[in-house]
Amino acid sequence: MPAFAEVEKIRYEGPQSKNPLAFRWYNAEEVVEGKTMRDHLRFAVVYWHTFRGTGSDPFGPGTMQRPWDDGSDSVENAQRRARVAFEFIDKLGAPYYAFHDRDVAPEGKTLAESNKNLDAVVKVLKEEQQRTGIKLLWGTANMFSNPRFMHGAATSCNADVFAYAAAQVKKALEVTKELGGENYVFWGGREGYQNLFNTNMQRELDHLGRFFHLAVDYAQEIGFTGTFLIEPKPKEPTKHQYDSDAAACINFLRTYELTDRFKLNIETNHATLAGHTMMHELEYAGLQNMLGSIDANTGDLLLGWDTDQFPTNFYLTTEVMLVLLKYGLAPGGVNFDAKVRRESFEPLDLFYAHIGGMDAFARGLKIAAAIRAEGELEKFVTARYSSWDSGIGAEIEAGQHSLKSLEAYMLKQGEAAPNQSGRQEMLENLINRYL
Ligand code: XUL
Ligand code: CO
Repeated sequence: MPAFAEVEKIRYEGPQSKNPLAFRWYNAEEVVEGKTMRDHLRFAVVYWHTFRGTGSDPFGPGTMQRPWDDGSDSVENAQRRARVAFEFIDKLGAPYYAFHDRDVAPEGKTLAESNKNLDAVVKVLKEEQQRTGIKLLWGTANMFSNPRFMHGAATSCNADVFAYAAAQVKKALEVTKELGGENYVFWGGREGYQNLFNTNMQRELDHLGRFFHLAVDYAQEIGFTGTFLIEPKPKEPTKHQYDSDAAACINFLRTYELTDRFKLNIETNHATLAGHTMMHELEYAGLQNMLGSIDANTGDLLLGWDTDQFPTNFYLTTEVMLVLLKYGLAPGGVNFDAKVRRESFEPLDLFYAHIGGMDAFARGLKIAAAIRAEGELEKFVTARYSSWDSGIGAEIEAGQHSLKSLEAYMLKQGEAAPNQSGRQEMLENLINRYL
């Protein structure tokens, strides 16, 4: 008996459709800038929120109705849940999914037992991938929920915990490879600190660098060629996470000589917690060839924590797609690291949430492509920097000047050439023309 018997495969019906179980913008086969929407967006459903999220919060227990789940920690329940997950993703029409090791299979009493449980569920995941054609965007290891990781995993003060985490990543890499995963993600989890009085930051950062090198070496050994991704986040659960934003991550990767194997997985709500826009984080990573993938969601600026809501705002998705079209996304994807609200407790809400997110990104893609096709924005920016295209600007860029020669130039000129308006409001109006 299917879990979502009342839902048919979600179809594209166009912007006029009032059917809440249809796409109004996401038309997988539609070609934009020479590529199908499916290939541009590479949507992924996350296992942790969508199939393990209970709706609990610090004030009360879970609310979600998940009739296929018997609430037990058994392998059988995990296997049944895996089949339901694929029924859902298949009906939705998302080409990818992503998981943590501990989302898909129960943790056992020992590492060996956990590995065995994982193998039993991975067998089902593999069957379901083959049955449906759904692929794994990335795998990762949960190294933050179990109390052993209270001080962190790779950055723990306890060397045994580092070793445990290493063993867990070894297995997660094997499983990701087995399932054809195209990337492997490290989100910092508890890699950070609550108080510097008890923290040796130098040792913790060195350990983290070593940990990533161990992962790179093992990937090489087993022939896993997917991209490694670090996911920046500034706070939560620790006060300060070492991977706090794109700039901090890139600096870390350069310091520990990991940039050839790693890129970044940028998440909207993490960007806003860091005091940046998503567009800023994407642009900063992209210009350094470090943009790997995105975790698509949104926060609530009235709430100061990581609310992981589904993105529905066309303005946001337009900004994101302008950057993604500029730098490209594959082998990354648009991964919905988002959860339905606690009050949206019915299974059907999972469909509405994902349909809304996919439509918002499809609409953002079309708007961004239209803006790029008309080229006005680009023309404006090119013109804005034209003083660098010839004369003194071109000479400075070519490295032909010193402070002395620039002083001589300016003594002769007497004053800098007049500035031009930044036209911010005009450009904001221009964007609104497309929305
Ligand atoms: C936590 C978060 C994680 C990562 C995967 O804020 O975003 O779910 O995406 O570990
Ligand atoms: Co995330």
